[in-house]
Amino acid sequence: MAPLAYDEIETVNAYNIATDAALPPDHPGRIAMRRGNAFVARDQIPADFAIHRLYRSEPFQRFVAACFGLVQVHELADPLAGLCLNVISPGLEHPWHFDTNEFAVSMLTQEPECGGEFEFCPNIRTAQAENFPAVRAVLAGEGAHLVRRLVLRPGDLQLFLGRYSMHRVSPVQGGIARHSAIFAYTERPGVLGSVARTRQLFGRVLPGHLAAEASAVRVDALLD
Ligand SMILES: O=C(O)CCC(=O)C(=O)O
Ligand SMILES: [Fe+2]
Repeated sequence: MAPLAYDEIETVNAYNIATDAALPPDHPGRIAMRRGNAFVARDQIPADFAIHRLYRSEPFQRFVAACFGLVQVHELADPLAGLCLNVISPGLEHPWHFDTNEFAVSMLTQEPECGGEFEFCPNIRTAQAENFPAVRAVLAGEGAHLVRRLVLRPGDLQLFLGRYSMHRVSPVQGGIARHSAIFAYTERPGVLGSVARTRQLFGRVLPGHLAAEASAVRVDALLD
């Protein structure tokens, strides 16, 4: 599947809002990074592939909900971002960011030779507080005490709160790309990515994204 990924390298910030947005001088959203990972979207992954069956599987969804202490989780209503394959080629990285969706479940499917480590800052923000000073420190390379690192092996299932825990995949080194499958679920049904974010990630939007933009279901009032 990896050759199908949309691989436009892009300049982004941790919030995936416009990099020319009018922000105060010390705002962490002003720190630009190079996003080199490429996504294969859900609508490109055949419905009968194991990874797609797993994403839709009710027992799997019940397991994920139980792990997060929830009664139920819902598939992201987004036809592109609900299930993705994340491809990071040698020399590239997936820089610090927050996810749109609250709960992220991922599985490493191909391990790089070197680098490509998953790093995260547990609950660096909440739905009520952005905590810009700590975010800025991590982005400036001065927040090592806030950063945890997780060694993943192919087949490892990882669950995390990507909307509140800023995270990244460090630059991949060696000759082998890092591949992971990303399963996106939400507590409330009907959540789609914004038109701008969807274009950034996949290079295209579908009619559903445009229709949802006016009446988007948001889980909080955070910046992105
Ligand atoms: O590939 C990974 O392990 C993390 C991917 C990620 O953070 C994302 O897709 O938002
Ligand atoms: Fe993420």
